[in-house]
This record gives sequence, structure tokens and C-alpha cells, in this order.
Amino acid sequence: SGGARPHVMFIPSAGMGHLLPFFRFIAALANHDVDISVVTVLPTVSAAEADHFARLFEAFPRVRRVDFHLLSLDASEFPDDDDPFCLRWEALRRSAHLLGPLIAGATPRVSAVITDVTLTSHVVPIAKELHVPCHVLFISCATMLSLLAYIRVHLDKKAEPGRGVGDVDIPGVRHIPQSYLPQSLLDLSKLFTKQFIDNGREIINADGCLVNTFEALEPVALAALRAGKVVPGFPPVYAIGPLKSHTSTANDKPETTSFPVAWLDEQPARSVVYIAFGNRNTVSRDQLREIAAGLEASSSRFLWVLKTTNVDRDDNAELTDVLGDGFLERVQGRGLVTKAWVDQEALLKHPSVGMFLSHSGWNSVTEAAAAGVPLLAWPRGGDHRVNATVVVSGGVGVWMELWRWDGEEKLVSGEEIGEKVKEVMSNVAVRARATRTGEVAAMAVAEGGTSYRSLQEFVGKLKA
Ligand code: BUP
Repeated sequence: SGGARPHVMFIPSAGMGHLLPFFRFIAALANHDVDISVVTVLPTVSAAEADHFARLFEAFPRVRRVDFHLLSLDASEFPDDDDPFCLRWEALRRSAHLLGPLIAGATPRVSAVITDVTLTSHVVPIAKELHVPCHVLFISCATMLSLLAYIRVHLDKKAEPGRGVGDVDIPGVRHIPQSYLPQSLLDLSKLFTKQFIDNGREIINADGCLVNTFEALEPVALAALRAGKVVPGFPPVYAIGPLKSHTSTANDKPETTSFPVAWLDEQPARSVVYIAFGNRNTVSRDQLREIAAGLEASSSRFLWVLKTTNVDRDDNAELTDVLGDGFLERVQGRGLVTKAWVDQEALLKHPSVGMFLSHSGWNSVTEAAAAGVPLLAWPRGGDHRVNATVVVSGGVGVWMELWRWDGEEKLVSGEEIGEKVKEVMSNVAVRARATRTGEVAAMAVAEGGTSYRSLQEFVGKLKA
């Protein structure tokens, strides 16, 4: 199409961990003289998603919203799967054939599709049939991408399929013990597992993968993918992270964020522990009380973003009920607890924040890396343990490998949490590495940096 203005259609899926990197990437592309459409499914699973869709279209009036109506999904078909986000992915996948006419019928003509990884096995063939190049925006780390690409080969290779998945040796990348895998992968009947395997098989046919990571963070995984060591003929991989938000001025911030910012402004430099476990990970009441006890005992200042349900619109719990009588009073002044949606990316950049206790969801890891704030990884499930290996290898922070979450093993005691928090807060070497990682991340996205050049290359390809 020689120099024509490209029209890119984005097909995001569900969950803030999936939507935020899409919105950040859209913001980055919007500066590149590209027409953009975004397939939008309403209502969203959570209120935070609806709010962020609205803010995207408000901030970028020229970005087109393409409404997409899902076929209904009979949840009783999946008695073992209760994750509302995974069920939404399945609904999207099963409605994906309806995307064909949307892509084919759009004006101006769609010149590229960018899909969420959860929809890969359905969207890539549709785009192929329409002769529209299709890229996958991968929302986790490159190491996880290599696992996704390799899992099919691993399972096929196994002599005795009944004996479980076992450790996965990803060629050229790393050995992943079975205990680091998303635990649903151990159960081949799980919806997530079926989706993961199908998407992994099909991703090889995509025209490229955009990954929210940077060269210096995952040099080994990126090199192995590109060299075809993981699976031969893997498509081009563009490391374009850490992606960042377009809402960068204080005035753009929602009310809920200005409150913690005002509080952080009052605290000494690097004195505050920031605690958050993502937007779809609930923690049991017993474990929450231990965390509270640990924070109280650590005598550190803290800002705790506490979610008590895995879908924000159902959250009616009162903080006092959850944390126990008197806790909020006892920590008043030195601890802030909120259930509201905050702008975590902005908060982590605040000079008062000294460390981040996190489930190591990939977006959280990239935000900590960008902010140069040491992350204490307490991985939960899904990709978190694989991400935690990158937290360690990439100098983002430390990983408490023995800490489990309830349902898996015993509670982590408040005493242990408090001790570890104190230790990380005062660990000069960990802090120095995190600071350095932050500098390298900034260099990657600055003009001439590796992620900057990757994005330029990708845009060049769109315009070719
Ligand atoms: Br909670 C919360 N504000 O209040 P991850 C989260 N976030 O900005 P995920 C806020 O949501 P899993 C809040 O900064 C990050 O970008 C946060 O993504 C932002 O974990 C995103 O960290 C959360 O990848 O859980 O997706 O919530 O990894 O289990 O899918």
C-alpha cells in the first residue's frame, strides 16, 4: 500500500492486566500518524475496565470505537472454571468469527490487526483469510511467551501423557520447574489450559509479536525466540516496553489517585511500602490479617491497595471488617489502606515509595522496573512465578520462593512478612540494582533506545 496511512484494528480482551498494555500501546501508536480502531465489548467484566475504555476514547477522540456484541456463553458448560475473566476470553473466542465482517467491512480498509494473546488461535486464521497482517500484543514477559510457544512441543514429546506436565525445558531460554508453571496447566481439562495450548500452537502463524518487555530485561528469552531456538520459524518479536500511560499530568488523574498522592507527598523519600496484588486476585481474610499484622510490626509507612473480590463491582466489604477492629486507628498517619482504583503506575514513581510488595503480575513488574522501585515478589498463580524469575534475573527485586498463598499451603505469618519488608527496605544492594534497572528501562524507551527503535521498526512495517 506504499506510504498510505495505515489503519490498525486492535482486538483487546478482558481484565485490566490485558487492557492496560493495549491502551498504553494505542497511546504510543496514536503519535505515529496511524488510523486506529478498537474493538470494544460492553459491558465489561469489571468497573475499572469500563472506566478505562471511556477514558481512552475521551483522551483520543480520533480513535474509533468498534462495538462488538458477544454471543452468550453457557457457563454451566464449564463447571470447573469460575474465573470470570477466563470465561469472558472464551466468550470472545467463540464469537471471534463475527470479527471477520468487522475487519473486512471497515473503512478505511484495515491494514493490520493487533490481537490480545488470549484470542490468538481464533483471530490469526481470520486475519489470514482476509489477507490482513495480524500481530499479537503479548501482555506477559518474553519468557512466558517462550513457554506459550513451546508448551505444545513439550506435551507432544512426553512419552507418558498421563504423568503430568512435568518440568519444562524451554530450548535456549530456561528450565521451568513444574511448580513455576501456571498451575491450571497441570490440568488439561481446564479452559485456560485449552486456550493456552491452542494459542501457543497458532502464534507461530502470526506476523509478529509485540512484547511489553525490553532487551536488557530479558535478553536470553528474546534472543532464543528470534533465533528460532524455542520453535523454528517463530515470527518477529518486537520488545517495546516498558509501555507507559498517556495520562501523565496530575490533572488527568482520577480523584481516587490524588488522595494517595497527597498523602505520599507528606512522607519522607523512599519510606513507604506500596502493597498491591493486582486487580483480579483476592486474598483470604486470614492472610489479609497476617499482612496487616506484618505491616504493623514492620513499623514502616505503607500504602496498601486492598481488593477483597476478584471483580471490583461486587466489592462491598468494609475495611474494618476485613482488617479487624482498631487496625486502621493504630496505623493512622503511617499507613493508608484503600479499596479504590488507584493509578499504580504513577504511585510507584512517587519519590516516597521505597518498595513494592506485589503478586508479580507482569504489568506490575514492568511498572516497578520503570520506576526503579525494588519489588518483593509474592507470586500467586498464573504467570506470576515465571515473571518472578525475571524479577530476579532482571534486577527488579527479590522473590520469596517459599511464600505461598492459602489454598496452596499454610499462611505466611505476619512476623515473617514484617521481617522481610524491613529487610528489603534496608537492602542497599537490592535498591541499587532496582535503580539501575529503572535507568536502563528509561534508556530503552528514550529516543534511540532498543524499545524505541523496535516501535519505529514496527511502525515502518505498518507503513510499508
Ligand atoms: Br488493583 C490496581 N490500579 O488499583 P498485573 C491495579 N492497577 O493501576 P493483574 C492500577 O492494573 P494477573 C489499581 O498498575 C497494573 O498495570 C496495575 O496488572 C493496574 O496484574 C494492572 O500487575 C494489573 O499484570 O493480575 O492482571 O491484575 O496477573 O493475575 O492477571
